[in-house]
Amino acid sequence: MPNVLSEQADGVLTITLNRPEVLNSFNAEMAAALYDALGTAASDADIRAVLLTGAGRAFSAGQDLAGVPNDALGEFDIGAIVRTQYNPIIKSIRELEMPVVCAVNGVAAGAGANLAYACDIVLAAREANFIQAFCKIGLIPDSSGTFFLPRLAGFARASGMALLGDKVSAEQARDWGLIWQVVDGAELMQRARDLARQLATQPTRAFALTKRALNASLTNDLAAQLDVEEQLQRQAGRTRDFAEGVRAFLAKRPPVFEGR
Ligand code: T3D
Repeated sequence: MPNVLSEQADGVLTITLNRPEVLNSFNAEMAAALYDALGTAASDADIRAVLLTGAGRAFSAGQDLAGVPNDALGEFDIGAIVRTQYNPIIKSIRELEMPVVCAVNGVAAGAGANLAYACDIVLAAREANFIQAFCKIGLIPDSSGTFFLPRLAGFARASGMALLGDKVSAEQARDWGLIWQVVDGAELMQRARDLARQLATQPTRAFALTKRALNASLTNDLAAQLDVEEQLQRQAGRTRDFAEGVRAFLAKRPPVFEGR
């Protein structure tokens, strides 16, 4: 079986992490396949939203800890795994010019949790939970954990999660601003699919520019961010979807956005 499944329908590319027997933990092959699937979304004009989820009872348990040979532990260059495996995936999600919806169907641990937090809209099943498992094995939060945790949840909560490695329930994650919504597990995939399909009918160029602006806001000061908004709004104002949106509003009809 492929360790990542990809399915395209209704403008949505659904990517499913598919190593359920090891809770979709990442080996190099699965990381490469996920990166390739994100590349497919970037290069196919028919794809206007991505839905990322996991097969089986977990979203992802992070790095496959059985993959590092026992005799290499302590000498292995784990930084190289971070550089080659996780960093390109996180950058790809943030730079992808369309919404990435994440459906967290079960436990999300280590890099699995931080992968979810890097997505644009995260829905989690009520029974899902999130664990910064790194501290339990003597590592630091990677896969953008040290970037997004303090920004999403605040410094105190980021420190608590990173240093204690406790389970954070889906509801707690929502209340702390780490994710968008919690839904009943039985409804998760339908709700996530409906959301991704709806997003795929919307002004995709404006979404791409919105992502760029939000990304920039993470490091800009106010003056710089106002400049970014001016530049990106200029681009949005030249899209066909903006013209359609205004015409539809004035004609009191629903807009038909082409994503251009
Ligand atoms: O190279 C590097 O390390 C650098 C990159 C680091 C990024 C990281 O993500 S570091 C963090 C790695 N992840 C973890 O430390 C999490 C390890 N897993 C767990 O703590 C637990 O499995 C969970 C809390 C996620 C779930 O617990 P539970 O009780 O629901 O399931 P389980 O029984 O522990 O796991 C089920 C099976 O999946 C089990 O295999 P078995 O006994 O049925 O044959 C278990 O060994 C396997 N599994 C779970 N997580 C991993 C894994 N196998 C390999 N790697 C895993 N990460």
